Amino acid sequence: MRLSKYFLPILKENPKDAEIVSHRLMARAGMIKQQSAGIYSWLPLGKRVLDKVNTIIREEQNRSGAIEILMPTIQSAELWQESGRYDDYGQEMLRIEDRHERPMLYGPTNEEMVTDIFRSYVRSYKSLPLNLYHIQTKFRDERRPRFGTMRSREFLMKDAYSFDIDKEGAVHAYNRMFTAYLRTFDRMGLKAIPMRADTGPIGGDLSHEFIILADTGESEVFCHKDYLDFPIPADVTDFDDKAGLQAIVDKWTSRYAATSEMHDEAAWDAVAEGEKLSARGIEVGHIFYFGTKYSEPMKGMVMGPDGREHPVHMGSYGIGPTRVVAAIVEASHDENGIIWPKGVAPFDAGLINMKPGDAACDAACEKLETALEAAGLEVLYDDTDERAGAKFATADLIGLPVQVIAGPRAVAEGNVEIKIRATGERETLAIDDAINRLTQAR
Ligand code: P5A
Repeated sequence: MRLSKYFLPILKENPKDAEIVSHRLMARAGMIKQQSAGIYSWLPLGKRVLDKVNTIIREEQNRSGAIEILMPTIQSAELWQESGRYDDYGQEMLRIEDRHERPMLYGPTNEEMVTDIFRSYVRSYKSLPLNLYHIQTKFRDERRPRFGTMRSREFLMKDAYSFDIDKEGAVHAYNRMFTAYLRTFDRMGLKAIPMRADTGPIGGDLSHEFIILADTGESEVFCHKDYLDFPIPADVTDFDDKAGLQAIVDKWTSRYAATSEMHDEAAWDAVAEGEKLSARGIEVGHIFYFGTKYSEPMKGMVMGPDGREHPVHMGSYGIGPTRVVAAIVEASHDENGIIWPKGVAPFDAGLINMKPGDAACDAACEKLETALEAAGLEVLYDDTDERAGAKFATADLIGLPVQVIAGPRAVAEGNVEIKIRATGERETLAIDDAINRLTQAR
């Protein structure tokens, strides 16, 4: 992609209302634009990151056995009256009336709707287990939307819903998602720690929040230091192996970890002083087991092996991709801008032509662009005639993992410079060596 033909509206100034670094950097790097309080457009650079995040989420949901669907954003109030949550949900729910004066709402979550899908088709325990997920926009009329896409009113959620004949099956479904979440956040370059959590309006008694440690996090969290080094389940993990998954979950819940709502002072006191991590955190995922809370009132029944009808046991599992992008920036930046982890970077490399119009620089850049793209790398080629300082500042701000810098002096000797964004390390290499280095590092 040529920068001269791209849409990358870089801002020189921080937006006035941007209180935290991720909001400032995402706005300045031309990733998002606020449209009204807590409602954002995703501009091309941001959209690329969001798509990468969604791809990782999809791959790991599919690996764990979940199946993708797409439910609508607008729901009928009737479903929520059936479950009893229509009145409970309060002012966070955006309520709408259609032209026939029927009460509708913009979905803040989909437990009711997915239970309706389930009860329309599934009759027997033989069709279980089942886990359906979608990635869809949600709306919650938060009292205080703030921090950019971290706490917005309109946001994207991946929400999965599991159905099992009994509690034992449902706990396995919970463990599948627990394990999938460990892999998902790790692939995004995040250290997410599962912590015992409150269930709020979703309900149930088994719940974990996946928390990224960050000074600007909204929740206060308490956990054992060991979690920072626990191993992430491998890609060959067998998601049908009940005992194997239980062992992973047991390990990842073997030390103290709780959000402030679930904090237990006595248990915390038992953790040795040097092993305590009391910090602030960002909730990037939240999983719940709530048994028959929805299936009972909504008649989500299945025939069991005993020949009798049973309400299905359910869980729900959320990740907020639009929040995750902000959390990655919170966790990975320096004073010059964003530092994208490899798995979610909007482009793999930035190519900077220091003297567009100079025949040798142009030829070197075109050779690099063609070779890198042919090897499957996504390259953002800065072919604009901005001055050098501005080009470097933009490259650091948007945080692509590697920059390839082609200046007239180096190019005259057949060389370019490579800069690793995370470490600032620079190295001069022959053009062909630079191509080899970058294509092999993939
Ligand atoms: C689980 C899936 C639920 O809604 N129902 C379906 C359950 N859980 S949750 O914890 O309320 O939300 C799941 C994840 O969505 C993200 N999220 C948000 N992101 C941005 N702005 C918001 N206002 C917001 N609210 C929730 C979080 O990542 C959360 O973990």
